[in-house]
Amino acid sequence: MSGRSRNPAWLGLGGNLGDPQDAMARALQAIDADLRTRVCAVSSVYRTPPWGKTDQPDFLNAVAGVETGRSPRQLLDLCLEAEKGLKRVRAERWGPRTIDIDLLLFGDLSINELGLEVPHPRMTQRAFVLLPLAEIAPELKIGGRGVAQFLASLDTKGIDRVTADGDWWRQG
Ligand code: PH2
Ligand code: MG
Ligand code: MG
Repeated sequence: MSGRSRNPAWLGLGGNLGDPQDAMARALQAIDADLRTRVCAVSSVYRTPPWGKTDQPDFLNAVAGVETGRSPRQLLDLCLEAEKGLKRVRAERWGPRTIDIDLLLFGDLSINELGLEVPHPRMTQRAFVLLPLAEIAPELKIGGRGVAQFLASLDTKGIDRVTADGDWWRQG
């Protein structure tokens, strides 16, 4: 019998309220618990200066690669469910939040639907996404250009790696 086909996808995680590393770990555990989705690669955790709205605390950020038999919309819903399960708190757009999970890439699909846009429209401007992504997927291309190429034009000063590796999210 043929196995179900699985697609690679990339998720961005972050938060700057409460214990964001714990929230990101729980979110990845919840996503990995989905029977048709496996978390395959996780970056280290990075402390990053706030982007967009700068008068707020530093964020913790990480990126994860998954393989999924879900559709892009189903994977997005899985991420939103994980946020809800963690009782996500967010007061304003780009403002402080306990957890944020963004669908960055889904294979090499381009999708622009209500609430679902991949590649994520701002990911190539965000060092807090590209630096962790380059750690675990240095050869990855976004619309034909390499992660490292995008990263080269961004300011990565002020971003610090706070875990030694990508094993921080597993329980126990
Ligand atoms: N998320 C935002 C807005 N700004 N800045 C950093 N450093 N990290 C984030 O995850 C982040 C942000 C909105 O999603
Ligand atoms: Mg976001
Ligand atoms: Mg989001």
